[in-house]
Order: sequence, then C-alpha cells, then structure tokens
Amino acid sequence: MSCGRCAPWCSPRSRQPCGLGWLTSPAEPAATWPGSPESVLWGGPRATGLLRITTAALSLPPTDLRPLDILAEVVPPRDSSPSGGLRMIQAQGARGFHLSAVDSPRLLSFPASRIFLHCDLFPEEFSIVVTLKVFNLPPKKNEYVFTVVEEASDTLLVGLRYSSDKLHFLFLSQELSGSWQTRVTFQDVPLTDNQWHTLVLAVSEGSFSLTVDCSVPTDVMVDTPFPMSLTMKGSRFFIGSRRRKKGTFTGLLRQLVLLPGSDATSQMCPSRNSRLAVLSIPSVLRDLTGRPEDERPHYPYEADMKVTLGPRPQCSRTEDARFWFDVSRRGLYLCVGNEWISMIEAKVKLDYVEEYQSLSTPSETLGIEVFTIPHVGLLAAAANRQASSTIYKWVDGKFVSYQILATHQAQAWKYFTIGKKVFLAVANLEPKDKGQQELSVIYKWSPRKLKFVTYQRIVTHSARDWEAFEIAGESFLAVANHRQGDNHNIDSVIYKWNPRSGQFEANQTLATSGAYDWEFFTVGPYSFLAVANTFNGTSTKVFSHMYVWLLGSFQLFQSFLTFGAADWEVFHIGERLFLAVANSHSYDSEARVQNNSYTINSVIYELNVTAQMFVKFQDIPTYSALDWEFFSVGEDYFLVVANSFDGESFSVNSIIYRWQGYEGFVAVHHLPTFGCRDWEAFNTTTGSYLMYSSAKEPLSRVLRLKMS
Ligand SMILES: [Ca+2]
Ligand SMILES: [Ca+2]
Ligand SMILES: [Ca+2]
Repeated sequence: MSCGRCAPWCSPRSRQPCGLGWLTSPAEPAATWPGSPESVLWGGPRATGLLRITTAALSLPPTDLRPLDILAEVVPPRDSSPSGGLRMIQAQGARGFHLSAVDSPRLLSFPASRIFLHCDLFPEEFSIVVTLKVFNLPPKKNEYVFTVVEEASDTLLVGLRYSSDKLHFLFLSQELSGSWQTRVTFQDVPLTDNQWHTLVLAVSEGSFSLTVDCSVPTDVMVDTPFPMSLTMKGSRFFIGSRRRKKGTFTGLLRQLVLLPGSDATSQMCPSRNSRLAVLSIPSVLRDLTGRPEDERPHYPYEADMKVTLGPRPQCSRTEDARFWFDVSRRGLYLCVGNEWISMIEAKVKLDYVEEYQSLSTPSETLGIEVFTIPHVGLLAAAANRQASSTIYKWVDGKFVSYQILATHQAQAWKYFTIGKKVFLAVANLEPKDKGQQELSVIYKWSPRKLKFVTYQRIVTHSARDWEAFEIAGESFLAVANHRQGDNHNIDSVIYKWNPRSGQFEANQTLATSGAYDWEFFTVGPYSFLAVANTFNGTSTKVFSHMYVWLLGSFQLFQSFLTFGAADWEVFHIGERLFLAVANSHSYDSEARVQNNSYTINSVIYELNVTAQMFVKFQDIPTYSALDWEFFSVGEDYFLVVANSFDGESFSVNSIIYRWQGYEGFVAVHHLPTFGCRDWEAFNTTTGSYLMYSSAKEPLSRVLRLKMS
C-alpha cells in the first residue's frame, strides 16, 4: 500500500509505517509499531470486564489521528447566508442544531471523499462521538443520527439510529459469500428523556463499546467484526437521515465526530459536564452564554428563528420548524411533524431572598430539622441550647410552637421512619445532672396523642449528630460521639434496629476524633457513611473518614484531610455526585496559632467513578463554616453555607452559591447572619424557603426564595 492511498492522519509527515493505525491488520499493530508495544488496560471499573486496546493507536501523534468533525461539514461558514437545513437552538444551556431539512436530506449531506481525502477506506478501528438531545419517540419509531450510503446502489454502509430506548449501529459486512447488513444493538439506552447526552461508540474488530455520559461502558461482542476494508468510493454522509424522509432526526444535534484509531473516551472522560463532554463541536455551537458579546444574534440561524406568540397556532407541514412561545406557561415549542414539542420547560429562577419569619426561640438554637409527617404536616425541630427544645408546626404559612421536649444542650435532631413508625432522635450534649449518665433520646410519634413520646434512651458522649439510614431493608442509627471528658479520640456507635425487640442495639463502633456529623449516601448498590472529625486533642487538622458497607459492616473507604470538619453534605447534579465538607477551624496547639484560623477553605469533592474515589472539585473560602445545605430551584442548583465566625465577630455573611457548570459554584447571594449554625431548605405549596438557626442569639429566621 502506498502512502498516496493513506488518509491525512496517516500522512508521510509522520514517521510511522504507512497504514498503521486503522489500516493495519488487527494481528499486527503491536509488532510493527515502533513505540510501546504493550497493551493498556483501559477503563477502570468496567462492568463487563476490561477492554484491551493497543497502545499503537493511543500513542500516535495527535495530528495524525485528528477527530473528523462530521457535523461541521454541513455547517455553512459563519458569514454565509442562512442555510435552509439547520437551525441553531439553545436548550438547557447548550446549543445544538435542529435539522429542519426533512424534505431534502441531501442538504445535510456531503461526499465521503471530502473527509477521506487520500484514502477511500473507512477506519477499521474508530470511535463515533455524538452529543444529542432527543424528544419522546413513539415506541416503534426509529431515527437516524447519520448514515454513509453508497449512492449508486443506495446501500447503507455505516449508520447509527435509535429508537425509544435502543441504539443501533449498522454496517455492511462483505465476505466471499456476499454482503449483508450487521446490526449491533445496545439495549436500555435512556435517550428520550429530553436531556443532552453524549455517546461514545468505540469499535474495534468485533468489540462494540458504548459509553453514555462518561459513565461505565456497555460492551457488546459480535461474531461479525467491523470490516477491515470498507470502501467509501461513491458514498455520501447523510446527517440525521438515511437519505429518505422516513426516520429523519427530530432532536437536537450538537456533536458528531469520527475519531479514527482509538477510543475517544480517554480523551473526553472524565468530564466536568459528562452529558456535554466534548471531543470536537462546530465553532458556532461553542460560545458559552452569559458573555455580553453573545447577546446579539450574530449568527444567521438565530435571526432566522420564527417565533409565534399568542394562543396555540396550527402545527402542520407548512409551520414545520416554527416556534411558538406560550406566554401563559412560559414555554417555547417547536413544530416538528404535526406536533408542538416543548423546547424549554417553563423555568423558575431564584431572583432574591427575603426575610419571611423571625422565630424567637427559648434559647439559642443549634441544629434544625424540617420534616413532614404524613397526614400531620410540616414540622421543624429546633435543638435549643438550654433545658428544652421546641417542635414547630407550619400553620397558615408560619411556624408556630407545637410541642416542647426536655433536652440538655441539644445539638441536633434527626427525623426518620421505620415502616409506618415515625421517630425523632435528639443528640444531647450534657447529662441531666452532674455525675449522671449522658443520654440522648429517641422519640416516637404517637398518632393517637399527635405528639412525640419518649421511646428509647441511649448513652452517648457529647453527642453532636444522629444519622438514620437503611441498608438492605434494615434500619440503622449512627451517633457522632464528640468527646468523653477531655478525650476526643473515642468511639462513635452505629445502632441497628431489632424488629423483634423494637429497640436499637449497638452494631458497630468506629474510632472518631471529636466527631461532629455523620452523612449517609448510596452510589448504585453501595452504601457509604462519612464522619466529620473536628479535633484530636491537639489539632483540628485531622482526617475525616468515609466508610463503605461491605459484608455486613462499615470499612474504611477514603480519608480526607479536614480542619475542624463540622458537616458533610452529599448532593447530586444530574449523574454527578458531590460531597461538601464544612471546615470550621484551623488550630494546632503545637504550632503557632494563626489569627485568621477561622477563615479557611471548605472543599467540595466529586466522585470520580473511574478512579472509584472522591477528588477535589472546588475550594470555597468560608468563615468557620458549620453547615452546607444543598437545594434546587427550577433547573438551578444551589449550596448555602453557614458562616459562623470570622475570628472577631459572629456577624458574618452566609452565602448562597449557584451551580454554574464549568465554573462550579459561584456566590450569588450574601445573607447577613449572626453565629449561623444550621441551614434547612424546604418547600410548601406556597413557595420555597430557607431556614437558619443562630447558636449565638435566641432567634432563628425563615427566608423566602423569590422566584420569577
Ligand atoms: Ca448529619
Ligand atoms: Ca448539611
Ligand atoms: Ca442543615
């Protein structure tokens, strides 16, 4: 084979033997490639075994295995007049194309020779990368993302199409006995949820691997391998169709790339925004919103949008690709086929926060717990510093005192249920009388008395927090024991519900150092429990640990260096899982004390599924942070931090951060607070609220989120 037949990524410029990469027979590459000959194990925790790919492809110079942006081939240059075939649409913060040329598929096609410049063979190993947003499809309907069609015979050479929950990759296999179409099907691909998704299909011989949103790949092995020499002579690429009107693509397409020679996931994943992970997208789609230069419609497609206002207009062939903006529901709809398809759901946005209720409490309040008892209503339990704590009930849009319970320097409340039973546990800091045992109390809701009644007392040691959780149908309670006398290095205890005795019984102890908070969460089938450790007797710079439930007990999973950690908050954004720690104090009795030791970073970690560990995502400067609370409004996600002390004053702003994708969390609202201890977010039928407690004054406040 002469280099005259080679593709540009296999040009004479590179020193590699012509034809290496996808043109070499699969048995040879490791032997003929002068670089590292070993295979690499790629992919980390694959569900179905590890996929082996040769380093030959991976170690090629990037200029030789350039991604071929197929979508960009049908996008006219920026300055040209609007094309009838594409409309640019922004949805959920990202731009994509709606392919409106349903009547003339040829508008969105180009000859294969345009990208296979010097070589008319389709790569033998490759990845196809697609970012798309598809709408609900009727069960049996199929839509094509792209095809390569041999024009003279109308034979489909390569194609990708999907139905409501399946993705099909099609290719022509030619053997001596003739040619036939092979279909590789991936089941249960959740594409039609009106979200953006990024798919990477990696093909190598008979192995077909699909990665959705940088998650764990699904591998399908097929007897018929992808052909080594699939000729592209006389063929055309069709975007969003199979050269016919039937099965045309009705969703939005943002990325369509062919990467010869390797699995593109290694270049794209992990990604900060896995649904929109990028290998290559047309430049016009790349602009991020929010910058002033983006305000004007500088691209002809945007100016070409036809939006109808007023009552629901007709949607038929003639209105196809028209928009209708429904003012009353604040929804934007696109006419596709004969149907109006919602483009942007009516979004609510957090505009500002206003004070709604100031709640005088008998004494300062530490933790607050807001919860709903079915058929009773919304309640808030305040852990009050002195001899009693108050349960409030939401009546006519305000919290009013409902029940008072005797507590002792209560630190936190935890609401939980076991079957139909409703419980509330309090963490008491001190014994009732000097010399007595320290007891924390579990109360049970009496449906007859409509009150909480004492249910079980448990010996605790300066208890700071209770966490309740369920694993495989069994109920657990974990207490954070802070210290015993002056000793902070003591055991915290996990109790298990015994359904026969109806009591919680000690099940496991875990060594903790000034434990302050437990946080439970699950990832797939795994259960995790993280402890916030504050102090080991000399320093607040201590490890806080995360445990995983394996074979009937919690075992150490990962440790995080923290500074007086007071709270862990776990939250999801889409498929991503985050864990925020509130660092309250940097102090070391053996080092020289710094005077700004309350002004320190708190950290947000993100679970890296491939590495199976949490990695730092963002540092946020905080002022003796004691709590993080995650909440969402419409499609926006927020974190609010309880800043309690800046080293001089308890009068410090607590801050609401908004999730801004690539930028992470960005401060959007500063809320003046005094000794802020705990935040709770809750919704009622009338609105969304935040509530915070003060550990320094007998006043808690309810804030209302004003939205538009
Ligand atoms: Ca907790
Ligand atoms: Ca929290
Ligand atoms: Ca909280």
